Amino acid sequence: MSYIKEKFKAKADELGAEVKDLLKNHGTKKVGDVTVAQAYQGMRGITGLVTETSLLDANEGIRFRGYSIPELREHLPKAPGGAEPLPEGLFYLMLIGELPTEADVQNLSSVLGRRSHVPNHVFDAINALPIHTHPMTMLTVGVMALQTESVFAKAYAEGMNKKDYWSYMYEDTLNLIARLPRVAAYIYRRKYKNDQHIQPNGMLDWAANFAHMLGYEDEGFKELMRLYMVIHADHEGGNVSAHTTHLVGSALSDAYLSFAAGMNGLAGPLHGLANQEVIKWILDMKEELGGGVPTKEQIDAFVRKTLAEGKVVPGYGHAVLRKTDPRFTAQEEFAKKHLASDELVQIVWRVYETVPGILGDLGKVKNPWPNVDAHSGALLLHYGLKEYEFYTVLFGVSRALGVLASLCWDRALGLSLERPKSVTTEWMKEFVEGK
Ligand code: NMX
Ligand code: MLT
Repeated sequence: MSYIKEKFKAKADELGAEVKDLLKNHGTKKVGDVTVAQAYQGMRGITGLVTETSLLDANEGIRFRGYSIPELREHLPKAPGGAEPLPEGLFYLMLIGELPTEADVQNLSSVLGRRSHVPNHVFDAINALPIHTHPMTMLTVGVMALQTESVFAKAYAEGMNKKDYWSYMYEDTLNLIARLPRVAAYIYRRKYKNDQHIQPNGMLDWAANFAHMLGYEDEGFKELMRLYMVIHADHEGGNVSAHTTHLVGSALSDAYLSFAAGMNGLAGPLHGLANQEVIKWILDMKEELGGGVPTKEQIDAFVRKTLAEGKVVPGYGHAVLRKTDPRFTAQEEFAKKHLASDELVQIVWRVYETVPGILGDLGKVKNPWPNVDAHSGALLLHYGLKEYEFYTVLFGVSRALGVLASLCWDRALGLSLERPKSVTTEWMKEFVEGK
């Protein structure tokens, strides 16, 4: 067994004993109440899940095992000559609960490199789809085709002992994370680059190799990919992609089935697809207003038009956050350092000066501030990745790190099948009438 796997097992045994104790001594203690509104309105604010990898504070933003994004950028190991954290390091942190050393990260990079082989039938499955298929559909089809490789599913079919679930889930997790950049890059090159594919470079770290297979050799883009893969990786357990992955996994579906399900949620415009919607919205605004950076007055009018048409302003608002998303701020800092004069970046910043006031004045929007998706497209476009329908695939590759680390924990802690109770409106009416 590899030393990282052994370490995970030791941590899981330790936490498993603590959870057993918690359940034995405090299992009946209330975490909260549920209101009628919460049952209808997306269960906002109900604490009903346990996710070890990260925790979201409404005002501070996300912390991964206690570390904020600025702290991760400072403490996680970097590539030689690089300034941004390596996503392999974040995966280690989420899985093990401790900051990795440089050697841990190098080890993980080479393990992922060795496991990255993708069988041909996965490419055949993607090739069978018409070229106009959305890249997120291609991604879930590719991941589903990869499910033939699940060692968890195979072991279960052969009669696996419950005690071993974690071990096979761990193997599937590493294999899937290793293979995803290859599948995603294949989709990109097939759809947008005439099927001219680029072989992996085993000397590169996970994110830089992904950039290379996409066809981007610029060091700046590789740095962006490292940061991008870190900041999109996890956002505690209740968001649609993480919750779906966890829910499907609770039926003992393997990592491929569970992750593909999560990706179908990420593909929705109120969740991960918002990153493509933001850039589409900005490009529409530019087209309508002509060249250059629009004035605040022009942006104001365009935002009001969007709202009057019954649409949301993409990239703004959040179900939990109540301040500017620190993932937006990390990208803003990256842009200030590397591409401050870029016109689209300037537009993103001017939109940020304009939108919160308008949304705040509506009186109903709980968070008028930008989320992660408000900034990412402008950075990608700067380096030439202009095919914005692909942006959510990048989000998905990153999200695999968090949701799959969590899936390992789910199986290691023996978490149960998820099955909350639902009621009908008839039941609610009788309940509020006290019947
Ligand atoms: N533009 C216009 N209206 C908004 C926005 C926005 N950006 N955000 C919230 N509202 C509206 C919302 O539609 C709702 O209206 P109504 O009562 O008429 O149905 C009202 O404000 C109250 O919604 P909230 O409670 O503030 O937000 P909720 O928690 O329901 O939804 C989002 C959160 C993220 C779905 C919502 O803010 C939104 O639609 N934002 C735009 C899409 C987006 O950027 N999504 C990406 C989220 C991050 N991610 O990557 O997943
Ligand atoms: C995410 O990264 O998952 C989004 O910000 C959505 C969420 O947290 O609900």
